[in-house]
Amino acid sequence: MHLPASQALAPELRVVASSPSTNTELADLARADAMPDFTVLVTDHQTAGRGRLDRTWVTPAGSALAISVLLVPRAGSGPLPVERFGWLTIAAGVAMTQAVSAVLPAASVALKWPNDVLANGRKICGVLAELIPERGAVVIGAGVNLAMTTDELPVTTATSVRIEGGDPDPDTVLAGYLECLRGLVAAYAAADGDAERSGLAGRAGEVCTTLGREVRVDLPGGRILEGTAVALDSDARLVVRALDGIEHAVAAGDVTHARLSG
Ligand code: BT5
Repeated sequence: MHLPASQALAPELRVVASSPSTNTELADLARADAMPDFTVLVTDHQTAGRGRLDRTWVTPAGSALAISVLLVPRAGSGPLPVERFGWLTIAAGVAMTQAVSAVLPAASVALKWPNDVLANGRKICGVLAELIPERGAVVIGAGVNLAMTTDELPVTTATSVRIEGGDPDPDTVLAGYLECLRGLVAAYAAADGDAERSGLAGRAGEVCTTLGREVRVDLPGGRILEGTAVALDSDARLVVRALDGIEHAVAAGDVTHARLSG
C-alpha cells in the first residue's frame, strides 16, 4: 500500500502486508519497548480482528483498513492520567466521522456512542481502545470499510465507502483520520484532559447521533437501561435519563437507537 499523505502526517507509520490484529501487534510492541507517541500500525489485510468483549471484526483482504495508533498523551504538567483516557475513544470516533464525511459528502455520517461510525445508519467503522497502563499509553484501533462490496459485508448492518458511492482510496481516509485525531488529542492533552475546554466535547456533540435519542443500553452483566441519552459527562460517559427521571452515567454498553419520530 502506498500511503504518502498519511506518511507525511505520521513519521512513525508502519505499513504491514498483513497482521492478525494491529491492536494486539502494536500493544505487544509498546509493552516490550517504549515507543514514540503517535506510532501508527496499519494494514489492509487483518486476519483475526477483534471487537469489544469477545467479538470479532471481519474484513476480507484488501477491502478495509485496520489502523492502530499508540497514544502516550502528555498534559502540561506531565503524563495525562489514564482516568482521562475515556475521551480518546470519542476523539477517534469524531476523527473518523470527519474523514469518512470527506469522502462521502452526500451521506449522513455520524458517531454512535461509544465506538461506531455510521454512514446512512450503517456501521462503516468500529473503534477499540486498549489501555497499556504501565506505559501511560493507549492503543486506539479503528477498522474502516473502504472497498468492501455488498457480497463481502460481514453483517447486514455494515456498509463501506464504496457501497455508499465514495472513492475508497485508503490514503485519503487514513490521512484525514490521522490529521484530525492528532489535533483533537493534542488540544485535549494541552487542556489537561478537560474535554469542554479543549473543544473535544463540542465537536463530539455536533457529530454524536446518540444524543437526544431514545435509547436502550445493554449494560455489561446483562442489565438493560432505557431512556433518553441527554449528554456526555466529563469522563465521556453517556448520561441516560431513565423513564423515572433519574439520570445514569454509563461507562460501557451496547446502545440501540430508537427510530426518530417525524
Ligand atoms: C468494534 O467492536 O466495533 C471495534 C472494532 C475495532 C476494529 C479495529 S481494526 C484495528 C484494530 N485491531 C483489532 O483487532 N481491532 C481494531 P464492537 O462494537 O464490539 O462491534 C463488533 C461487531 O461489529 C461484530 O460483532 C459484528 O456484529 C460487527 N462487525 C464485524 N465486522 C464488521 C465490519 N467489518 N463492519 C461493520 N460491522 C462489523
